[in-house]
Amino acid sequence: MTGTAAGRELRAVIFDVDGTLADTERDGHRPAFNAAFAEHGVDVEWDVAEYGRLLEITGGGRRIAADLRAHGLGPGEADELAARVHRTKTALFTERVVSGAVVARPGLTELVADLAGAGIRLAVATTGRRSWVGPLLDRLLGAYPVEVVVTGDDVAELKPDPEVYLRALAGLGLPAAEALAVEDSAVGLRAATAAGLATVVVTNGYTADQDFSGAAAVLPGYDGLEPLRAQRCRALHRRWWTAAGPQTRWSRGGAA
Ligand code: XBP
Ligand code: MG
Repeated sequence: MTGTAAGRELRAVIFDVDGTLADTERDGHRPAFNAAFAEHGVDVEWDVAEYGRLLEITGGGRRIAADLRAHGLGPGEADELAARVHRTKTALFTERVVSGAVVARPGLTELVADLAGAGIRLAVATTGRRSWVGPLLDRLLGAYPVEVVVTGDDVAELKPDPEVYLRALAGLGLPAAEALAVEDSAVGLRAATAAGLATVVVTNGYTADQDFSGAAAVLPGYDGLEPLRAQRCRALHRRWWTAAGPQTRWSRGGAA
């Protein structure tokens, strides 16, 4: 069945956080995880390449537990230690955010300002923890009305499960067909697509070579020859819903 754009206005954009609003992973979360391991006397240090592989496991606590198990700890011990290390990591990363060390990706602020000016509503759907996501949003998007923020604390299942996006849509009171997701990773794209959303992927160093089949567009950044702004979001959203293609699997989302 071919999708149709009829009756599908773009009313909201739902942003992922890590890698999408800011390039947080390599030089933000990763050093915070490593400092937390050191603080707890755990002999683990994630280098850039290893951390890139571990990003497949969403959620800092789950990521630590999986790696501790790979280092030979039993599941109970790994989970308990991971929870303690992750609490420390969260505190360390929150300090980093509050100090202003995490900055927006180039062009992000211009896109958000343009969306707000065009009357397109704003929301956030992330796997990250609320204690640092809140301060980060205040710093990066504090000037704009972000209506709905769903974090890893608010869901039972993390991405690639669609729960975080479904909750964001419920908070906005919109069907999937009236929103657009912005993601940076294949895992995030899977979550958004499974929620029925057209999704623009803005890649970064860790994700540039991933499989983004089914995305509405794959861009290396917000700026460039044809910057991503409100009008282009509208056009990409309309095209995704109109085109025959992989997205037609999600016609259910269009009917929602
Ligand atoms: C990315 C994640 C997070 C971060 C670390 O989330 O998977 O786990 O790597 O943050 P998204 P926490 O791209 O959905 O924003 O330690 O708070 O989980
Ligand atoms: Mg991300």
